[in-house]
Amino acid sequence: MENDEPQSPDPSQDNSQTIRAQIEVIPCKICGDKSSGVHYGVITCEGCKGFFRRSQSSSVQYSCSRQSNCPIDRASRNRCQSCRLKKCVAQGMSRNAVKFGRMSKRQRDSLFAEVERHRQQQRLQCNSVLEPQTLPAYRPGKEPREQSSHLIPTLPPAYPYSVEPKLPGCPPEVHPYLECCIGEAQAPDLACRVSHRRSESNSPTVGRGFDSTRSTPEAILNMPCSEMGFRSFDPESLFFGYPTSLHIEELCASIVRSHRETTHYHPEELQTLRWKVFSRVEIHAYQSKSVDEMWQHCAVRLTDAVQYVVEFAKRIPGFRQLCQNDQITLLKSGSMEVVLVRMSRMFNMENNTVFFDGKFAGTELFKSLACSDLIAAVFDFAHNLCALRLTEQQMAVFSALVLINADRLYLEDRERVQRVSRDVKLALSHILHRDNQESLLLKLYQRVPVLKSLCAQHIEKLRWFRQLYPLTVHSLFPPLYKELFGFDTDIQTLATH
Ligand code: HC3
Repeated sequence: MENDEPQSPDPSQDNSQTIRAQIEVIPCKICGDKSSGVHYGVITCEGCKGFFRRSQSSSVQYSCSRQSNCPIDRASRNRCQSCRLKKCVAQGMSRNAVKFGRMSKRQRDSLFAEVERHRQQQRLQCNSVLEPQTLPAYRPGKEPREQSSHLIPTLPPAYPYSVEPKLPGCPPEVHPYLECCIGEAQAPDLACRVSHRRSESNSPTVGRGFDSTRSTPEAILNMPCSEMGFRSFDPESLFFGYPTSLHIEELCASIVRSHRETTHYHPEELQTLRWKVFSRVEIHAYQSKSVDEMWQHCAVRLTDAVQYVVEFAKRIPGFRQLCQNDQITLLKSGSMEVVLVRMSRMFNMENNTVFFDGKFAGTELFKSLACSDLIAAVFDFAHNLCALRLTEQQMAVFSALVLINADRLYLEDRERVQRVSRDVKLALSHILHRDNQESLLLKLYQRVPVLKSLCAQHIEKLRWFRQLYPLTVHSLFPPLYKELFGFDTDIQTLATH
């Protein structure tokens, strides 16, 4: 195997076979093929290692004949060199990358932790191939004494990944669920972004970047910017006059990173899961649930999804600089909308199914919710947004735009929200211009009122449901769900209304 990386005495190489054997448990971060080790700073296969080496020769210039968002997997990796190189760089491949042998103990430990997670996932898949692979559910730690809100909770330790340094500047009186317990993804500065941009795993269950409750070693793929010489993104800079193009570039990068750290399953991974559809027996099992059982089931799933949206919001530069009331207001009014936007990422247009509970489900699976019109409208929305074929970057910035909406009711400092929203809108225009897809801008803006209408329909259905099953909502729906949709009324109030 040709050694393509700079030669250097490497003390760790005495057990290199063992290390390599361990790392090879993790698939190539570029195409998903069997990896052969850490190459140019990223775990890749021999093919992608060789491709990246050849791409670094100065004469090479690649261009994409499509929309620069070609899927790169084992079968398609040779179809578009431009997108393949883009993914290599996005995952952090670089000629100057740290060789495995030079990594700090902490970095190596993090790598081994990822190897162990992959091994565990393989063991679980062997043991429970039929079990739907759901996202880790929310399990609150110790209940805070006086929690006036379940919003913006500390997310469950679903991702044993890095705990980035606490954010500076969170006043001690900050709302318990807004507290700075999760580091903020820091935008790499422009100079470094191209060659060293941090990458994240693209494994479905290996998370991206947030675990606020456990101090786990830094994951090599989530090294804090400071360790890689990046200047952290200064959200305050968003408020100093009109943003420069550098600020917008950095805002884009930070939003995209936040999105990747708070979403599961890359589109390529969902592509490989498209064959996983529910059997008739499994669909019948869902349809046999009572209305209140199915509502409770979906409420839990929806709440899980909302928590990742909340974490996404907290990492949007400028969001945490808003007053607490406005952060809560934006989350209460926008989280469900972003969940529906993200739902389009997991939608299969060929059979109109959405990835739910670990498999792809059609509208018929939700029949026992007894709200077929809402389900149909939600699926229509997901289908139409999916048809725009947004890239993950476009999806990320559009999600931020949906969330940071200065038109929301009850905002205290609307002007401040408007400034953040203005920059996010500029970021969306910037990304679409860069992708030669300015025509998408109007189409995306046209989706915003549809989202609002869907969420209004959803609240109406929820009011109907609560009249029929007040105790279910009160006792069995997640607290965060009740607060999000304004149903955290105590049972006495319910009894008198
Ligand atoms: C929207 C939805 C509930 C949420 C479901 C989610 C978004 C949950 C997260 C999964 O990762 C993806 C997903 C797939 C299907 C989504 C459901 C489709 C229909 C259903 C209703 C519209 C809302 C259900 C009412 C309730 C009880 C959740 O409020």
